[in-house]
Amino acid sequence: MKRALITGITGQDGAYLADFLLKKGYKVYGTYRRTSTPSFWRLQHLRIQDKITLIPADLTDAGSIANALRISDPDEVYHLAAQSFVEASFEQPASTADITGVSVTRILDAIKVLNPKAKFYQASSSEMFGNGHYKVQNETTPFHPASPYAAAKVYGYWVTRIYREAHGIFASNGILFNHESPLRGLEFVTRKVTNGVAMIKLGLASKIHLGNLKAVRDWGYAPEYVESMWKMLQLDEPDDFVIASGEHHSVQELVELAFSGAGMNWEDHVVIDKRLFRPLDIPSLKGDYHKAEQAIGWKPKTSFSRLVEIMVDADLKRWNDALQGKVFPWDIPGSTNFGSVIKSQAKR
Ligand code: NDP
Ligand code: GDR
Repeated sequence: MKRALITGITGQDGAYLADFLLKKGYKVYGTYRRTSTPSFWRLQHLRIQDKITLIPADLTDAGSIANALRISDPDEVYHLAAQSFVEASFEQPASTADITGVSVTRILDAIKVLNPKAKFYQASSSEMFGNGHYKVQNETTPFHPASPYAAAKVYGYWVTRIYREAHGIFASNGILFNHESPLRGLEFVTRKVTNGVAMIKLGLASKIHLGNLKAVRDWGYAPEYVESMWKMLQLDEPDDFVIASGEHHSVQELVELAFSGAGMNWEDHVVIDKRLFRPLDIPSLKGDYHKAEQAIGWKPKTSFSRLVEIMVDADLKRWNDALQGKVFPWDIPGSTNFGSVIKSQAKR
C-alpha cells in the first residue's frame, strides 16, 4: 500500500486529493493546524474524515513538519498548504512569504534528511505569471509576480527546482490555473458569487459586493486538477507542468452566467465596491496545458458554463437544506472527533 502525506488536507484541493488517493488504495496522512474553529467540513462533506490519518503540523514550525514526515514515512508528499488568498497577501505580506514561500524549503529540507526517496509535489500557481502581458502562458513563459502571494510562490517554485537539481529529490511543480468547486472557500470570487446568487434566489440576501469585474481568469474544475498532481508524481522523472482549462472568461461573464442560470438579472444585485479592488491586479490569464496532455495524458473535461452551474446548484441545495432545518456540514457537533488523529509523540 502506497503512503501519501498531504499538507493542507483541510483545504479545497487537499480534500479532493485525499478522496482521489483513497480511491486509488493509498494510505493517506494529512496535516492540520490548530485553529479556534475546526475546518474539517470539506472532509466531512466528502465523507472521508474517518479514512484518513491526521497529524498536527504548522508550516511555520519545522519540528512539526519533520514529525509529520517521520510518522507518515510517505512515498509521495503533496505540499498544498499555503496562505492562498491573493488579496490577504497584500495585508499580511511577511507572513505570506513565510507560510507560502519559505515553508517549501522547510519541507524539502526535512525530506532531504528524513525521506530522500519520497516524491514531492509543489502547488505552484498561474499567479506567478502575473502581469507579464503574454496572451497565453505555458512552462516557458517568464514570471512577473504582481502580489506578495505570487512572489512567495515564485520562491517556492525555484526552491523546488533547486532541491531537484542540487540534491536529486524527485520534486515537481504543478503550475495550476484557478480551479473551483462547491468546496471552494467563500472569499474567492467564484464561490462568493455562486453562494450570493443562491442566497438572493432564496430571499436571504439582496446584493453581492464585488471588485474588478474586468479581470479575466482561466477557471477549471478542482476534482480534475488534483488528478494531475498524482499523475505528475507517477512519472519516472520530475518535471514542471501547466494545468489549465484553456478557456478564459471575465469576472463579469461569471456573474452574468451565475445570475441568468438562476433566472435573475445580475445588474439588479451586483454592487461595485472600490474597496474590493486590489492594489495590483492581473488583467488576464490563460493557460496552455499541452505539455501535460502529452506527458501525463491530462486534459480538462468540465466547461466553464458547467462549472458555474455545478457551483450554483450546490449552493442552492446547501441553503435549501439549511432552510429546512438541516445543518451545514461545518455545523455538525463534534466535528473534531476523528477516528485517527496521531499526536506528535505517538508512534504510527
Ligand atoms: P485553500 O486555501 O483551500 O487551503 C489551504 C490549506 O493550507 C488549508 O488546509 C489551510 O489550513 C492550510 N494552511 C494555511 N496556513 C497554514 C499553516 N500556517 N500551517 C499549516 N497549514 C496551513 O487552498 P486550495 O486548496 O485552493 O489550494 C491548495 C494549494 O494550491 C495552495 O498552495 C494554493 O496556493 C495553490 N493553488 C491553488 C489554486 C486554486 O485555484 N485553488 C491554483 C494554483 C495554486 P486551514 O484549513 O486550517 O486554514
Ligand atoms: P485569484 O482568485 O486571486 O485568481 O487566486 P480570486 O477568486 O480571489 O480572484 C479572481 C479575480 O476576481 C477579481 N475579483 C474578486 N475577487 C475576490 N476574491 N472577491 C471579489 O469580490 C472580487 N471582485 C473581483 C479579483 O480582483 C481577481 O482578479 C486564486 C487562488 O486560489 C490562488 O491561491 C491561486 O494561486 C490562483 O487562484 C491561481
